[in-house]
Amino acid sequence: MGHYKSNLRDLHFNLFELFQLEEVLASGDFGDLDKETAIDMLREVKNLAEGPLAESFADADRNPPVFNPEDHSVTVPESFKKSYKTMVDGGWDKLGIDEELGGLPAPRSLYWAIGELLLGANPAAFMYAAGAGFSNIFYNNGTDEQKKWATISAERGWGATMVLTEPDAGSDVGAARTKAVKQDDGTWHIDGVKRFITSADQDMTENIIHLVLARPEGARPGTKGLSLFFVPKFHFDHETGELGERNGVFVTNVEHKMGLKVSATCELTFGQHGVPAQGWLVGEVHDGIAQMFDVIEHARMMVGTKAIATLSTGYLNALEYAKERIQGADMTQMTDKAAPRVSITHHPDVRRSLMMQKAYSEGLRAVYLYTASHQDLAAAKLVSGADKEMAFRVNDLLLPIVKGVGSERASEQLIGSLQTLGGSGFLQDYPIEQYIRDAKIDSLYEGTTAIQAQDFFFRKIIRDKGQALAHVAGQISTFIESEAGNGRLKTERALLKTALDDVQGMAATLTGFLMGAQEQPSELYKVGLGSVRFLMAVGDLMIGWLLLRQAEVALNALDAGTSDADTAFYNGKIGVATFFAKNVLPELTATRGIVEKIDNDVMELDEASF
Ligand code: ST9
Ligand code: FAD
Repeated sequence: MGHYKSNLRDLHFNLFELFQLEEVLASGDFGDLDKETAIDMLREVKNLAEGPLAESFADADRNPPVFNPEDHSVTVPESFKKSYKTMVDGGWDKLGIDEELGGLPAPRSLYWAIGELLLGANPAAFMYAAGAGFSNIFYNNGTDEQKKWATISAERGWGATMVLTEPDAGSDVGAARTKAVKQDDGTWHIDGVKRFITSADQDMTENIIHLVLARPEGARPGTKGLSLFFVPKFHFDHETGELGERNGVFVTNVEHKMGLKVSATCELTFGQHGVPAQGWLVGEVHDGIAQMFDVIEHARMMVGTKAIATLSTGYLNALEYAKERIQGADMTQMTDKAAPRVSITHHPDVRRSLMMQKAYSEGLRAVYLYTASHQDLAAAKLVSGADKEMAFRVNDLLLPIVKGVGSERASEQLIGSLQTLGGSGFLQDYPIEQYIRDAKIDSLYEGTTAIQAQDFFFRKIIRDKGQALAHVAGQISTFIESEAGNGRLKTERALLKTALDDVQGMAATLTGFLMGAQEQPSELYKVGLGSVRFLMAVGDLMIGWLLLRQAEVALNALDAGTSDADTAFYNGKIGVATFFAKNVLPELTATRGIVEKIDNDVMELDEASF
């Protein structure tokens, strides 16, 4: 048995009992794909994920990729190659991809549920296999001629990268200096050094396509002056795909990292080794940052789902250990030195921590699946009544929650999973220390949490005029005012109401600071000081709401009568929702108080005093 523990029961529960995937499939938007096939796919991927995909997880961490500066190549460990191959041979890299590129279209909720299984087992394998997804985005943005190249890339299973970051341009992508010079034949020569590029070289695919942001000579500063270029590692015949000469883009270093070591993080140098790095302007339009955000939006969803997947397997590993580890007496017999010893699941503090881990893993799973449901029109209509435009807005609103809250809570709660194992958790005999190392990156790349929080407030709420937030808040209000639980969730719905009021209060306070900045610019600092707290608070509200909706479904199922295994599962759903409502939601009132009283003291403090 590998390290990975999936939670297929909870995935089924979300997809079919909560979010009505069966009806989405019946809409006919996904051809012949029906419930039985979806269930078969989930089962097959679970077996893959817990078996061969997970097998190289530890080995590839201890024996990370090797960089050869002589030929600028990266070699990944053999064990990992085997895992990668089982995933790609199963065709899972083509799921959710357009048929024109040899893919199998699927509802996004099913796509991300399968993604959770793959990402939890071996996240780097999912990332190396993202070439078909990148090709799909390139296809959607490309000229007719480029669509052909995208098809070739997807069909031949080429790798792909997204290339934004430079030494002086991290969060501030617009500071990028890599330049693009137009050639007489209409192509471009790219010149510069990018860093931290994931999967920029490997020895598993015959070619790699780089989607690169660079600034054409004379273009304006900032992100709006950047254009997107298609730069293949090897040139290729644009009709047949047959490989040609090496292009002038070379890996010049591979980073040594805290975790996720098998995912090669590379310095990538363009046009500085005697061969020009030839690129093609994507879509023949200068709209680079918007085009790149098509990739970034998927990547942010991927990062959040990766974090949540890791938390879930961390929790399930901790739970298994806790059921078996005998230590100490039951608390009520703590003074009786001869009392029988019990498993640590008997200790209240272990239960508290396990319940918190369960709440965040299952609650965040519901959040990412609710978000994914707004990536398909039929699903969005069913799940929240959103039309096309609103579905788009809600997905946009929730991406920083999936990514920002998902990554922060996963890191925090995985510490709890490790703690459950006591000293054993610190050992490499168990996977949790690696989970913590591998998941830490999720709050950093694809926009740090601070960037997510600003995106959430300024772009997803203020610029949206609060429309998506109001739509979701309306859904939460409807639930609060309903008879959900038939009297049995009354206290919890009251706690949810207070939490919703608190979040709305915080939104109003931050908006007030923003308005105040028109008169007094330093008022804007207060938004910056409160935005991460606000993001996390909205995340807790969403989790609390979705857990309670799950509890309602569970109560109805229990009323209808279920098997023993299902009774335990549904009781767990009610237990965790109640726990979260009572133990976490009331904290939002304190957070609201803090946000309302934000002042600029720390901004006025001299740097020397820190
Ligand atoms: C990275 C990669 O970290 C790590 C992992 C790689 C793994 C690869 C595998 C991925 C697999 C997943 C793919 C699967 C594909 C499956 C496909 C299946 C079909 N939303 O506010 P402004 C745009 S990579 C949309 O003025 P600044 C918009 O066009 C490195 N668009 O920003 C806007 O114009 P307008 C990641 C957005 O002040 C324009 O930008 N690095 C959004 O100029 C300018 O906006 C980062 O993430 C949005 N939310 O620049 C950088 N926001 O307003 C983080 C902006 O006219 N930094 N646009 O619409 C930021 O995000 C900054 O806020 C900034 C600021 C750069 C945007
Ligand atoms: P900085 O931007 O210097 O941030 C440092 C700190 O300051 C952070 O805490 C940040 O939150 C804070 N900060 C910065 N600006 C602000 C602000 N305006 N407001 C508030 N706080 C702020 N990039 C790619 O292009 N492609 C890849 O494939 C890729 N893969 C990566 C893989 C790994 C393992 C790593 C480590 C990075 C990868 N990156 C990639 C780069 C990644 O996206 C950046 O590291 C990230 O965007 C942060 O940039 P930075 O590291 O320069 O940090």
